[in-house]
Amino acid sequence: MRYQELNLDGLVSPCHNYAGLSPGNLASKDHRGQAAAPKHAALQGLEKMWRLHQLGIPQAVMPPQLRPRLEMLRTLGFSGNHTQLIDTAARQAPELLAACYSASSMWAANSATVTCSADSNDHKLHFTPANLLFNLHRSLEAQESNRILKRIFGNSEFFVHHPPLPASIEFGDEGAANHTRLCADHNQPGLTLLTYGYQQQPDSLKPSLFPARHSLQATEAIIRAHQLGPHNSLSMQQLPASIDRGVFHNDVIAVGHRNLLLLHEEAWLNQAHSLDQIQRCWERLTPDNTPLYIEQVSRRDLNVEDTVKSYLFNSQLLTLSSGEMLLLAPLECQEQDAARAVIEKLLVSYNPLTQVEFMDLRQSMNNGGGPACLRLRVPLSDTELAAMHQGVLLTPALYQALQQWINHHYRDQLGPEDLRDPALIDEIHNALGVLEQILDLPGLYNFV
Ligand code: SUG
Repeated sequence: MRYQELNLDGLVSPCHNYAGLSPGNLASKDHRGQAAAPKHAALQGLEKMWRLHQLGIPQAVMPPQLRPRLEMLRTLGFSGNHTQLIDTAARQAPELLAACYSASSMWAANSATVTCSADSNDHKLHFTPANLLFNLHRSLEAQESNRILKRIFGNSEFFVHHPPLPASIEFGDEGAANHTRLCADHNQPGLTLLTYGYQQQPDSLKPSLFPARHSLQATEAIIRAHQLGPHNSLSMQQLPASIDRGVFHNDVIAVGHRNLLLLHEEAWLNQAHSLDQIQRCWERLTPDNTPLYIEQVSRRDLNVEDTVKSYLFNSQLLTLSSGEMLLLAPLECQEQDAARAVIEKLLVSYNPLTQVEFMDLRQSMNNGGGPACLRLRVPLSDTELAAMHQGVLLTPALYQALQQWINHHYRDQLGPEDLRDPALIDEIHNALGVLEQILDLPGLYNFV
């Protein structure tokens, strides 16, 4: 049975904006209140998807979630028609208006944790949508992610959809941003690495400045629900001091793909011990002696501050048809001397990485979302790929249709004041109504 890794990228929404909503995410704080460029942002994201398609890697589109979430404003006591709701919220609680208008579902890596059917005991592909409970604007995504993923992966013969974990501090879950699957190749069983930021118990180590968002208990629940076991899963804790310097998800400081794990030396607590465990699990899972390459970048070569600025570890590692690997890195890595030097060193080191390409994703990067944040990896057998909804798979025709759609429906600029404009609601509804047709997902949105 042949397996491939599908990249499912969040399509940037027409309401992409910079509201500074995520404490601990330095880019989000730094760009708060600036005008965003939704059209440019969506086209940048689409170009990345197109590049993967050109490289022969299966690529699909995750539709944006419906915003503004006006029901949230109603739940919080605001009332009236659309115009009155927006107007009162803008005057009395602009931060709530911004939260209900966030385009954050674009970062598909946070939409769910996915387990390959080659790894689960029941040989099914498992999805658990992340509850994202640490940020109000992101907590609005969980149920809708569940619904959208069920539409795309609807065939219950192959796909299992779990509900989000309980929205309680014990179970903070940020999805695949904290998940890495290592495997000899996609056809082989994999090792699941789940990273957490805190344990919900007294005396456990936590960052002191910024929130840790993902709990150990959430990783344990996912391991149970997805039918994994101690032989093919490990959990490790993020280094609290690195969270305090802006590493709000593990994918800001580590990335793994097939038999290459690339990470900073200050990614995890007791890192040497975790790497040792990974090596031992790897050897038991891959009896054919396929080597595991672990590239640990030292703070001397790249300190954590520059790691966060460059987003080097938020690059995508991709397997080319030759079997070699390509690093799809954000443009910021080309512009920063230390990150560029690290990449040059990696390319000549003994590992499967042989090429690099830089992508301009600055619109998303300004909110703390690099190449890897924008995609959810879904390892699929050929049968599973054929069983999923085909309308979201990127083809030249879909690429062109989406380009035209974005150019037609998106604004060039969106600043905080524009969220008060009731016309924006109709614009978004019109755009998403057309998108349902383009992606052949009728009735996807519940326009109210
Ligand atoms: O959760 N930013 C997102 C960025 C998510 C990045 N994803 C991964 N690392 N996988 C977050 O902090 C900012 C929104 C704003 O400030 O307007 C935001 O939600």
